[in-house]
Amino acid sequence: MLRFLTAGESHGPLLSGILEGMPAGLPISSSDIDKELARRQEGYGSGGRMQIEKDHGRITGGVMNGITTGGPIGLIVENHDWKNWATRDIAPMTVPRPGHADLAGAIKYGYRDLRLALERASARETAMRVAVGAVGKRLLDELGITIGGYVTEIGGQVATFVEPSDYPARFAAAEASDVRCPDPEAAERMREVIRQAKIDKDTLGGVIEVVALGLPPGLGSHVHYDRRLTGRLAGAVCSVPSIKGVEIGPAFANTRWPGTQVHDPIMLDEDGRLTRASNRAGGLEGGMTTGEPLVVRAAMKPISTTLTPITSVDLASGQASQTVYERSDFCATPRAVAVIEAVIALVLADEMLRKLGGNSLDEIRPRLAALRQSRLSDLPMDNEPWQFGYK
Ligand code: EPS
Repeated sequence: MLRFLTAGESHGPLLSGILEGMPAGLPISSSDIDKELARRQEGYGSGGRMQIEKDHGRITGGVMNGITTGGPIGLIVENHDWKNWATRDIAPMTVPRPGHADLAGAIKYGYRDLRLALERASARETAMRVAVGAVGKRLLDELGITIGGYVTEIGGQVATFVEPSDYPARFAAAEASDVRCPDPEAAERMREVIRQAKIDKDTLGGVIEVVALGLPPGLGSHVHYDRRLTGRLAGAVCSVPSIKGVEIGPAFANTRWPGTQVHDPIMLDEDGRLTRASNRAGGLEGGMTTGEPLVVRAAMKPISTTLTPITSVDLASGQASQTVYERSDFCATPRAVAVIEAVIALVLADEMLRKLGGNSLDEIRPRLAALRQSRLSDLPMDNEPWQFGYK
């Protein structure tokens, strides 16, 4: 239902995006987009580029007088750094950085200078994904769904959380932290290891947890592989530069326990609602939402542009060489929280539209109210023997 494209280079004039498939009647303004763009720019451990940029999302189509028309939504984010590149003679780049797209990109596209790979592979592109994702978030917000995220780990420093989880409190605490970590004691340790990485001329990665609250049960589907929400979410999260791993709930920890201790017991409360004693499934069963909080975790590798050179080969001379440093982030994990939220918001907004259909919010709202929920009364059972009936 929802499709989007992005275009633009890291140091070119601007990033552009088109989001197609949003229903009519959704209020949206540049300030909704700028709020998310600012979250992507803030974070302890970011490099010099973020001092240059002040990202602003300009809406160029599909929104008239602050309301979506149902047409494709056009977006632009300018690169302020462009003024430093527009007329500059650019030094050749012939030493590929291990971990970046430089070498594989040049092999694939036959580039005669590695910068062509760098420009499009750069995580600058995620500014546009956050802008597009802000529109997706706006729709979800209108449908009663909240998405928030936080850092759980940086450079081996792990946050601890009290259970049962108070997610809104965690989101709020993360917003107040420059490493986006709700645990103040762990946040201080994270700051310390980032400070040390700067001294050591190195970089650090981490783990991000994003949670969606208020989702109805039954988004996604078990009936076909490409409709399983688990796969759609994993694909979206791993499409973000530097993200090399994803898990739904405590998926890796679940592998260490027997099934009886992993699966979330189903209970019926006094109001006739089917509830869960725990949420180790992370809100997904059979590729569908259960109605419990959706918990997605992303593993982010350390940024591959390091101040300390890494061994490589100069492709122009064929000689062994060391990587050349221009500028980068020391730790981009706090900033990446907004990016992971954005890509998840776009998948979930798409799933909501698949579930509800409708070309305008006026059509969608009553359909939302009529959705089947996890109540016993929503699930009448025949409770009789039956046959497959194939001939
Ligand atoms: C990036 C390198 C840095 C980052 C950039 C991603 O940019 P520059 O080379 O201009 O210093 O700051 O991220 C952004 C520009 C951004 O907006 O997030 C890279 O090589 O991937």
